[in-house]
Amino acid sequence: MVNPAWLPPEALRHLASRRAVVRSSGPVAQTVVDEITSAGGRVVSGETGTDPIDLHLGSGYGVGEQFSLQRRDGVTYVRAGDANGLLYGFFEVVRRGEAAFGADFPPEEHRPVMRRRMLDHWDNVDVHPVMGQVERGYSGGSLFWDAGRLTDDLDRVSTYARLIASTGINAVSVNNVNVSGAAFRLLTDRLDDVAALADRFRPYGIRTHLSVSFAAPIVLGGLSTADPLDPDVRTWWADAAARVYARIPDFGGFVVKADSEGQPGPFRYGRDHADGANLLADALAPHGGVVHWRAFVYNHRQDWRDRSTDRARAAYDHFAPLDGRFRDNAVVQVKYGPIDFQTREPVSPVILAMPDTALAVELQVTQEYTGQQKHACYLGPQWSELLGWDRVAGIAADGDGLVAVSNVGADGYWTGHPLAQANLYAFGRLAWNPRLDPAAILDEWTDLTFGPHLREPLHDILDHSWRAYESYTAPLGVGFMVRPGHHYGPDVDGYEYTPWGTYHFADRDGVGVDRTRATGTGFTGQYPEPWRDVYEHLDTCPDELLLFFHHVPYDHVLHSGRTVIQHIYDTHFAGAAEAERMRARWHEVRTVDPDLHAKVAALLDEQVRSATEWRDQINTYFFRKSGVPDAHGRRIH
Ligand code: BDP
Repeated sequence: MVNPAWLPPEALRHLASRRAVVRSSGPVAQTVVDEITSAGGRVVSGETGTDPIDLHLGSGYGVGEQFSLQRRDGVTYVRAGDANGLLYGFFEVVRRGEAAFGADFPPEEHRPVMRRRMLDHWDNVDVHPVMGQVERGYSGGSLFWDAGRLTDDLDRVSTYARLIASTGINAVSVNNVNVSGAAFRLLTDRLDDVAALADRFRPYGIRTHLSVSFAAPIVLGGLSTADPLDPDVRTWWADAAARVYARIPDFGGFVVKADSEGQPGPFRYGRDHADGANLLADALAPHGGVVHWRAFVYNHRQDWRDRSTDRARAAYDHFAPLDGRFRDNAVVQVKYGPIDFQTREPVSPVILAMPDTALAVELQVTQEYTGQQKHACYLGPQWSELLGWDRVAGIAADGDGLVAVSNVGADGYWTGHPLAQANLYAFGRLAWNPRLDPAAILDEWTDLTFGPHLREPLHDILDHSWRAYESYTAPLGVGFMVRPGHHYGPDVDGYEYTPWGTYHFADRDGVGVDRTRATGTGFTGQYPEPWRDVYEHLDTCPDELLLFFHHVPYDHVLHSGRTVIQHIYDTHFAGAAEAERMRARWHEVRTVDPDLHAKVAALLDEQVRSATEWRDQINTYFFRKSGVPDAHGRRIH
């Protein structure tokens, strides 16, 4: 049988014939009751004293989404703060399997590290002429929107809500940050559509958010300006927010991309991003909402010859000086790296520069730059490495939390590549607890999806897949050697002489971007100590980020002892070979549904083809530029 996602009925079979008491009420508690009964369990009142009970779940023990789990005298207890905690405790019982009902164990405390654990959908309401139904979507159409209309399949939205709630997600934004066409009107006369989605998310403890356009007062309200300090504009937004809350009382808030890649914003009126964010924060504040204001602000019409406009600098230059000026409910949402979701980037210095602002850190679960759900690329290790910086995890935890662009669509396996589900699962779990081991998370996902018999092969295929991807694509943190526009496959110079600000500066002598204070763009100066010096100097800059920070000759010797050019050759041969090994390993797997096996096998064929293409183009390019042959005599054209 096909297991299209985690939590098929078999994953809950240990609940069959269990007798449970649920002491909590409301829609989320009802979800728990329904889960137990549909798994074949019985929800009993527990009051007669005659019936033995296996599971006792209750809320109101403390505050918030935390829960404790204990087994005592043959009864498993979940004692949660609120109803969300009850649901998360229930799913923890599901993850435990039979062990949840085995030997007694003392109370364990579980609480989310991040208060908001959010997925942003870049789903368009209309089909966008270039981006399609889902911008950077690799999983078919949208879960929510179908060629301008709300989907007919709201039950699938409920199933999605169930899947992500089981990982701890508690917020979803339902439309693209690039607001176009009918999406503008979700805020006004299409509000019923948003309410219909919110109705599906609510029973799973998930609040619904909406991406809005800064120009909405002009486009929807007929005003002549969107100036954030204009009284009519302020009134317009306050009224718009009030209407949303009248219809959806638990609405989460707005997400805004402003002054970025063509989106309107406060710069047009000579205002800054604190003025812009505070306008929306003030409109939302009376209702308890938040605005997620993205820090992804840069000039995408740069002159590639002018290195002082370094795109890596842009977010910090715009936002760091505004620290302390944002309202409490204005969250600055920062991409994890200074450029744009590349396979390898340093931590964005903005995250370290705004102690008096509530920040959210943004990741990309949709694999725009990591194989587009054609390549198996498990991103748990990447995120875990990032969040392993205690300061980064701490800043997100003290601020708003963790946000990611979702990778889900109308595809039968939800995520295009069936194994890309592991990324969706891992994001939620790491937002709950950034210290979880990505390999252990993979075990959880495997157990809940296929059963433990697939643990070993999936570790063999996925554990090193992010590093394999890094090996056969752009080297040493230089980024962006992808085909312009769709961003799939290699094109070394595709963006090199464009206005997009994503350059590698390879020439016959060397490669890399000089971002030092001494001779380059000065970007290293945006980091606090010790990082400003660590990245500034060749002897301390980590190899994997060398070309992000430095322009070096091809014979520069890395800490690994290899030259840059030899590293490029070696990693590209090794990465492509690893893709072949992953494919061979999958062919040894016999115990999955044949359709699923064939689907993954076909995708791994494409991964091998693409990795080989990457290897050959990158190696050939650098061989021709540098003229340095491979030390091992391998064939490079
Ligand atoms: C880039 C994507 C683009 C998004 C943008 C964003 O290529 O489609 O609109 O990020 O985050 O990576 O707004």
